[in-house]
Amino acid sequence: MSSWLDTAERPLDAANLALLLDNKIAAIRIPGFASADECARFAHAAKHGALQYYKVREKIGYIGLAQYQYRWDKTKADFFADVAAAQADVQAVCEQARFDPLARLLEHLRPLWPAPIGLAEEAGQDYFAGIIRCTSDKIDLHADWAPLNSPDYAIAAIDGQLGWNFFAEQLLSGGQTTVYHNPWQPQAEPGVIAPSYGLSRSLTEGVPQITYEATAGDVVIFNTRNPHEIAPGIPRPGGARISMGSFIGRMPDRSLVLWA
Ligand SMILES: O=C(O)CCC(=O)C(=O)O
Ligand SMILES: [Fe+2]
Repeated sequence: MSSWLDTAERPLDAANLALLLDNKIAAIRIPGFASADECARFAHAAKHGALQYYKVREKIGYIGLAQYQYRWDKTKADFFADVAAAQADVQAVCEQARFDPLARLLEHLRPLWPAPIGLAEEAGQDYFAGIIRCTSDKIDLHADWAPLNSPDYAIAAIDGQLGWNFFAEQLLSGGQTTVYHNPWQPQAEPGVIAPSYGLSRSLTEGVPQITYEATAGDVVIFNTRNPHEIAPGIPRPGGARISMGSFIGRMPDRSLVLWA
């Protein structure tokens, strides 16, 4: 695949959205997506929300769910059964904050895209989107690419995958995300879902990269098929890197579908 045109952060417009889906540009930033008041309210509500923790060494709090968690030992029925509760937990945060970043993101995207944009769905059931994360720990090198991560789900039909993240609170230092232009294509073993976390450092060598700051108030969007990682950082007292985000996939009919 040809590389990025450059490694600049670009503004959100129709042309850049299409280029990002085609992995031709490195990232899109929406500066000032939320006001300082909205960020403070959202961060406060998230810290008091229904936080859960992943069973990994790093301490990563989250509200909502990630479809990825259902990859190995849970069924699709389990996944769809859990969507409503995840939505309710996130909705409670948004209501307390009087700010819904997912709804605002859709307001930014819809005028730019010629086809429908909405939650991913399958057999009449909605996926969940808008996971909230609170951490100051690193997140290891990984790629998010539904055709390989979620082969048995409707989202496997996408031909481009983005991740958007809204940052409500930033760290004192650290917490940058680095994205490497090396669209993930592991050696396919039939019937085996390739591990997508803790990817080999060899994937990062000699390829274009961009490092973005997780700046409070902004949204950053990038192509998640590229391996990416988050640096650890130092929080302010009682603080964290607090984000809300989801994936955005392009379906064969050109509609954009969201899930986390
Ligand atoms: O929080 C970030 O900067 C990126 C999170 C991530 O891994 C993703 O959106 O796929
Ligand atoms: Fe990711």
